[in-house]
Amino acid sequence: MIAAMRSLVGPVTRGVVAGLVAGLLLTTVQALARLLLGVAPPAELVGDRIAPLLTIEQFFGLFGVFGGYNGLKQAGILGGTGGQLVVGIVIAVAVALVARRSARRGWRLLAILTTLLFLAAVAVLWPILSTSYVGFGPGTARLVTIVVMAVGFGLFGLAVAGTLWLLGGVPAPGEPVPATSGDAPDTPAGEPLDRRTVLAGGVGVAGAGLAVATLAVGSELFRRATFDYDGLRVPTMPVSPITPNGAFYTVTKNVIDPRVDADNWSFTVDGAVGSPQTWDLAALRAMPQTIQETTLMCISNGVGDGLISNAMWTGVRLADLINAADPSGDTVEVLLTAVDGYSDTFSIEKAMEPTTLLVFGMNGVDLPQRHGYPARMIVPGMYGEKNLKWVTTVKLVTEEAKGFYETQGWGPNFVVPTRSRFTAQGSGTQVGRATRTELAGLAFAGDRGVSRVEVSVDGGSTWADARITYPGTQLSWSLWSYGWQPSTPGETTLVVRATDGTGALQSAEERSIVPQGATGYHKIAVTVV
Ligand SMILES: Nc1nc2c(c(=O)[nH]1)N[C@H]1C(S)=C(S)[C@@H](COP(=O)(O)O)O[C@H]1N2
Ligand SMILES: [Mo]
Repeated sequence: MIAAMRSLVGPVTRGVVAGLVAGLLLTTVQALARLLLGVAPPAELVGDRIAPLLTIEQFFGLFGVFGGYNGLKQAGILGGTGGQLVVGIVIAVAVALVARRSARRGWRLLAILTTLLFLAAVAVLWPILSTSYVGFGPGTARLVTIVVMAVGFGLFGLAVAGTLWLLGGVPAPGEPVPATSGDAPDTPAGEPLDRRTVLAGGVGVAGAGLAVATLAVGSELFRRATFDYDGLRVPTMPVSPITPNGAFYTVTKNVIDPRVDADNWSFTVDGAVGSPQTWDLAALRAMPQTIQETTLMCISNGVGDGLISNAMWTGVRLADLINAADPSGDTVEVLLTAVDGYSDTFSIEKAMEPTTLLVFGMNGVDLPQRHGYPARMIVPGMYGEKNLKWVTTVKLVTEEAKGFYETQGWGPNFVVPTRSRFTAQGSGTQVGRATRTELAGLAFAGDRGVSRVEVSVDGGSTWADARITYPGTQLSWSLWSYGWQPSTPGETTLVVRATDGTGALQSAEERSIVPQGATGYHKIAVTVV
């Protein structure tokens, strides 16, 4: 029993070392491919594969466990990479155990397991293999991803075999299996330099080198990650009518956002069309352009929160592109996809509205990378998530389809409800009794425009009109202010509400963010002293 266990120590140790070295090689190859070719490794893709399948409750539950979306993304990528190492080690140990009896059976097992791993990865990740963080079209992207996976897993298998062979314990073909233990035959005494020691040392150096390489490429990838800006909110002191690009709120599903090479990128309209069409960036820029002020707001923007910003967008009408492709009358929706594998849908009616744009300019300059370079959608009146960044394809579909977040259970209505908030004051503000305080804020009503803003300084019992200081457009926010000179000291609650361009008053119902975005009035508690 003890002898049997002891005989396992050799192969198990060798298996662990071989699995670690081969796993680090695989990780390095994957990290380099991510950095240089924009190919996401399975550890990253698997998150995108699972996220839409979760319910919103599970998704938010994970935020709670891992400290928000960024925490979840970090845990996902580290867990996936670590899990891959563990699987690699388990495979190498199994191979080492089998190989000590028969090298041929060991190598066969290795070949079978790595092939199965590769096939499983391709099968499970198939729907999102067309992801390309440098902006290849879907077909090219899928091919590149599969080739990189094949190379990675292939090198993994070779590295396991090579390391086990170098470490000994694998009988050469025809060589008798050692009788006493599964360990390598003892080195003949008196050999000047123990060959195995030298080779094992080489394996150690290679392993350490790979660990350093993994860390080096990994830290460059970490530097490029979205952790420090995903969830950025608009600065509200004071709100500028047009948000500067660097301050525009940012939301992304990605661990590392795409860096699209415009030469790889093109935009395609296909699906239920007579003749599918594709444009490159130059062809799009040559079309008649529209400049349009439009506010974006994330569905996760809570009452009084800052996931909202306003910009001037330059681009072309989506309707012009769809019309060029001879759309079928049976089309009910458009299904859009982006280079990062993100997708979303909206009705064909919305797609054909003259204000629905494919834009490449933001406040007079090219779209910044994090806001969708080279081109993104602007879909006025609908939540931010419909405004695909790094978009590549619009597919006309004749049956309802679902996008990334829609599959989780968000919606079904993605129309932005009327919202308003205070920006210059927050809860806990103290104001002087005899002085005039300028209350200020913003109001937004999707694509319906803001016609009126009212403020209550007594918790909602009475209302007075605020002054619109910046009207914006029908598609953008309005900014407002209200001069308040309180007379009675004590605590009071300030409330704001807006009316949209159709005359409909903002809903007071306190609806939660899930599943259709929050509603309700923004209230702040202030003390008059
Ligand atoms: N390709 C792609 N487009 C995307 C997303 C994404 O993760 N990938 N996030 C969406 C969400 S949820 C929002 S709110 C907006 C945010 O756009 P912004 O970062 O430019 O403000 O982009 C949308 N478009
Ligand atoms: Mo969003």
